[in-house]
Amino acid sequence: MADLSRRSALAALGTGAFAAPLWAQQAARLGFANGERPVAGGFPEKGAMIVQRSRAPLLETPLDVLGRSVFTPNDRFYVRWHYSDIPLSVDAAAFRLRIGGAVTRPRVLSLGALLKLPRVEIAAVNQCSGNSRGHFTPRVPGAQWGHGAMGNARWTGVRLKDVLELAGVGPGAVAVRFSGLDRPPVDEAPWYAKSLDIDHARDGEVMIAFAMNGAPLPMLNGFPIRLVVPGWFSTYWIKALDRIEVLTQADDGFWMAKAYRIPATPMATITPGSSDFATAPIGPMVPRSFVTSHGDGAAVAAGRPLALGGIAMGGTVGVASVDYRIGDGAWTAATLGPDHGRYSFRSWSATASPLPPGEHRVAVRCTATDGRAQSDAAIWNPGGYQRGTIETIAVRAG
Ligand SMILES: Nc1nc2c(c(=O)[nH]1)N[C@H]1C(S)=C(S)[C@@H](COP(=O)(O)O)O[C@H]1N2
Ligand SMILES: [Mo]
Repeated sequence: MADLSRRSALAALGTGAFAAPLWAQQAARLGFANGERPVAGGFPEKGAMIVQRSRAPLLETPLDVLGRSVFTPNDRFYVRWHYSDIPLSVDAAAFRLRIGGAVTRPRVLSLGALLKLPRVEIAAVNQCSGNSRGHFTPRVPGAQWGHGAMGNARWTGVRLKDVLELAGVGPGAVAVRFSGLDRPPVDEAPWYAKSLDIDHARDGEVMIAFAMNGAPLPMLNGFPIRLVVPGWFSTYWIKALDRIEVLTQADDGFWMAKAYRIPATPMATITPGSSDFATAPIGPMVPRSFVTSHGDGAAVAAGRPLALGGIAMGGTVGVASVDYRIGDGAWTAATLGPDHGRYSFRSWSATASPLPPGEHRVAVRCTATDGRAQSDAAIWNPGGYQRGTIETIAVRAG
């Protein structure tokens, strides 16, 4: 395993590294009104990214990168932090993970002690709750992400369950709260913290990862360790995790009780403008699929077979099938790529019949293994969360 101590070298970068990225080398069209964003390098351990904001960094992965491999390269993996006071260097030797609250043996673990636990590896999509928010109509406030606030990696780490067992979960435990090394800008602001129900925390799949795609986590993706909650939106995937607290009451903190809540309706959708609706914390992801072989508005050759390809995910249960449709034509099955497990992206490919000259819509639909399929029905909620509508792009045959 690669050297976990090398991140302390990033100390030399200081905050200036985020203040002055190489702006506007290029612009990315995100397929919605005002959807132009600069593509820039200059962020530590990152290649060219779509820059939504530089402090705290909000960096989006270009869709063609997501299409090149079902595993998103670490240096192109999207980045999202809430507060600008984020860890820029971590001394791996001095780092400690604290496990407290309703436990019988509170623990302060070094990375060395943590890594003595049995290792697990899982392929899982990390997707922001607000991924694709820029496509919401009518528009909603928040980062105007295209579809690139997601990525897929092989995560290596230890089971959260094993770590909780070291500390001994006390009687009456109902939830487990997680927080990291980043800090709010002022004391009154709520520390970024998220919780899982105790049973979920102990399901044996939720893990504390120290590597992604076989390398240490990039600093911006949570070095030295982060929570990985397979199948769930990444608001729960706490980065630079240094504090675990077992709770005997539901977490009533800001980030659970007020933020990241969705309408408690099927598909988390309500009529735009309505305000009187029950909400629930966002949780598991839903099936999604994308064309990555062509950008929206791409020119293609008329009268020739059209090679299409992309990626799909099945929420918590894996992809059963992917279909595509040209214009109002019939849904046609695509060919699926290798299965890397139910939480991973799955690639798909298809050869569509020759198109007549003109503009055509290409739609793609994922059906998960539990039969749940994407639909054309619009999804809207004020947070711009959990988009799962069938996505389409235009191609121009000429
Ligand atoms: N410590 C910490 N962890 C965090 C966050 C944060 O602000 N602080 N943001 C969460 C949210 S909302 C997202 S979308 C993911 C983004 O993970 P990534 O930056 O590795 O892609 O981190 C999650 N974990
Ligand atoms: Mo997020």
